[in-house]
Amino acid sequence: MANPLYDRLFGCHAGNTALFLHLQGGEALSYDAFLKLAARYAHAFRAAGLAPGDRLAVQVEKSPQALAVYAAAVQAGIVFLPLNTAYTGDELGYFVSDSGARVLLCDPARVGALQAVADASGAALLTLGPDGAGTLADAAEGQPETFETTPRDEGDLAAFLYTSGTTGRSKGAMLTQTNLLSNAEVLVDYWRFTGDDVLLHALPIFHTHGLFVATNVILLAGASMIFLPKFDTDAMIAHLPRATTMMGVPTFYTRLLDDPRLERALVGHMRLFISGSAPLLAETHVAFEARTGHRILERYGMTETNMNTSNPYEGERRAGTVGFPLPGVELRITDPETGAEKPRGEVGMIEVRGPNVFKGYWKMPEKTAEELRENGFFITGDLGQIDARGYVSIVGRAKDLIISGGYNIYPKEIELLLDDQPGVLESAVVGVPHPDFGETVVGFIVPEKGATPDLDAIAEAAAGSLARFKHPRRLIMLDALPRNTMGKVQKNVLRAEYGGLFAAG
Ligand code: MLC
Ligand code: AMP
Repeated sequence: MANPLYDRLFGCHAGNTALFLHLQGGEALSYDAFLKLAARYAHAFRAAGLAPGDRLAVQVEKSPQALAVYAAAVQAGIVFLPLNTAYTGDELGYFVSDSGARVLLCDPARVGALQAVADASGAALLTLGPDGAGTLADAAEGQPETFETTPRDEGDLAAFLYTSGTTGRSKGAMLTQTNLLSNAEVLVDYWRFTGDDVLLHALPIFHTHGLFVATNVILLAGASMIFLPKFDTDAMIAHLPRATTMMGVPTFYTRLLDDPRLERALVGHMRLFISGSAPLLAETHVAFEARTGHRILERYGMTETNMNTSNPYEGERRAGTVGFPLPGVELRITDPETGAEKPRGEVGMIEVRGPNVFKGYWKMPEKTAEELRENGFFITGDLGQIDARGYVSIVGRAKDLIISGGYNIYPKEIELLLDDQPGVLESAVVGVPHPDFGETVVGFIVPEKGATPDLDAIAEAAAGSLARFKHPRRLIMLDALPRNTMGKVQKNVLRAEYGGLFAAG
């Protein structure tokens, strides 16, 4: 095939007038109309100088047009690089320059802040607003509604997704056509998606979950989505009766459970609820079943690997586990020190291998070599075990990572910023339990001798350079950080002592 990812996800729907996207206001978009829009964008991107293999950095609000940008990139062989809308100009500057993106597509409202970012990297700036207006629409105006699909091999890059690192520097995970396509194929089958499905889609489309899991599965199945701009409980309640499936992070489920309107009759049309990106508490699983009669299907994935494991569609969906390795995915538990495989039942590092596993980190061969073994196993940084029946559970993380509402936050990035503030000697950032976000960020600061750092000024500095979801929700001054005999900061001590800061009730 000329361009396997495009052909299987998009091209096969050419001329299909069936509905693809149902929008909040009641309008809808057919597959055919969507593909015509994407083709016009593909022409506009070529005219803007994007050649096959070039990176297109995109920070725009979720909309049908934003999704058409993804389709256009795949059709034109451009590497799609979606970015969280919460990222600040500072954060974006790094992604654009590191990726060497030739074009940055942003919201018209952010041109003031991002023109300098684009200029600094020699990238062209295009705009796309939530309503579809902007310089991209201007450039696409009058372009043909078909575009000759650029040939691509299965091993060619389709997307870059940046994931933060334990050193504080984000890494561009390079995903190939095969990585994305193989996973979507497995998931459609495993979760029994058909053209009749209607997915309630409230996730952002700049991460694996909302883009490569939810959207690719729907495209491959020829199904449709109720495409909401973001999670909003009222909108979810309003649309659930028309949907057959939903994918969400655990916060979606706890927020729905907090609403008395969630009851059996509301979800009578649903066949499947899926959760992932962060641990779903067993109590949420139990409460959801008691209220709705549905057992949430929990699965486990990562930016670098797409989906690795899933609870079964027909067998028992076990609360507190992430199910079995997906077909084609090998999963083993190893000793974190030696890399030797551990016997079943023991806790160790989760490693995965399969067509879903990424190609490596962009321009970081050493980082790639540290995490991706020569034999193809990727060292996930998650600690887990496999029980006698083969169910995988995640029991902890070897990586210093906080997951807040499904967004990953690497403490190191925040610590580097805190350490730089006037009067700060050192800092430690940990995640503590939070009733809405699962975990949230708390920063501990040790002042320099005789200094009294200004916590408000520090919070302001964080606001200026870090995305809102990374901001410490609490800054606490300590005389010293707890350390073990080796001098290593004991974050577990801080977590234990301050774990109740945001306790519910
Ligand atoms: C928003 N805020 C967050 C936040 N999301 N803070 C911490 N963590 C988050 N996840 C901020 C807002 O800016 C706001 O700031 C305040 O918190 C409250 O906002 P809100 O209106 O309550 O939040 P909301 O916009 O409703 O967003 C919450 C959310 C959203 C959970 C719905 O974060 C979300 O959609 N998360 C999904 C993330 C996701 O898709 N992850 C998949 C990654 S892929 P202020 O200024 O008002 O206080 C992956 C692989 C895999 O991990 O396995 O899937
Ligand atoms: P990301 O780097 O954003 O792709 O996040 C991937 C990480 O999210 C994984 O390494 C896990 O730590 C975590 N994760 C994803 N799904 C689950 C899950 N179902 N349960 C627990 N953690 C999960």
